[in-house]
Amino acid sequence: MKPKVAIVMGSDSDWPVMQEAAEVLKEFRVPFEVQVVSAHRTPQKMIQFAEKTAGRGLEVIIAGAGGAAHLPGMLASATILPVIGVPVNITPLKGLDALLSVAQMPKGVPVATMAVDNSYNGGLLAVKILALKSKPMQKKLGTFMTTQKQKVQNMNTRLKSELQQLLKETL
Ligand code: RP5
Repeated sequence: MKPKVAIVMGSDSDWPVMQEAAEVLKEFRVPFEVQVVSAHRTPQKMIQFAEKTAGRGLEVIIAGAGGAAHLPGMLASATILPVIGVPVNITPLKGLDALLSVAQMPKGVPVATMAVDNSYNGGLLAVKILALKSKPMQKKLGTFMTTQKQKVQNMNTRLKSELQQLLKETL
């Protein structure tokens, strides 16, 4: 199947973080591709890649980078597709540098910025965008959200019983 989402990153050192986006896409059966495209080391390749994305049938780009993380923003400047940026924690600044680089885009060039290292949410946001025109994906997302709700209910059931136990012991 033709990929609908491209996961790109500035270096293969970003892959351990970006892998979670791939896992979400796999879970939702979204065809995707993965590659290293560096804004600083391969700028021409980056622009060529961005310019061809829509024509190749891709619908969303998830881009991860660390440090002076220009990749998501530069891709967004050269494609009509939505770009989801994942700041990667790879320097002594703990990802704050990347977070600001990805988030602080000028007017007219939006990047949907995720939390530092949270490529899981990047994958999930891509799924939500694609689900706008896919009923089966909407159904799967509904199931995912019900599971999340159930997890919180379970937490409260457990907490309630632990609290009851604690109060019993103190009395
Ligand atoms: C960024 O520089 C990459 O996205 C990566 O997070 C960081 C370090 O890259 P390597 O030196 O590990 O290749 O462009």
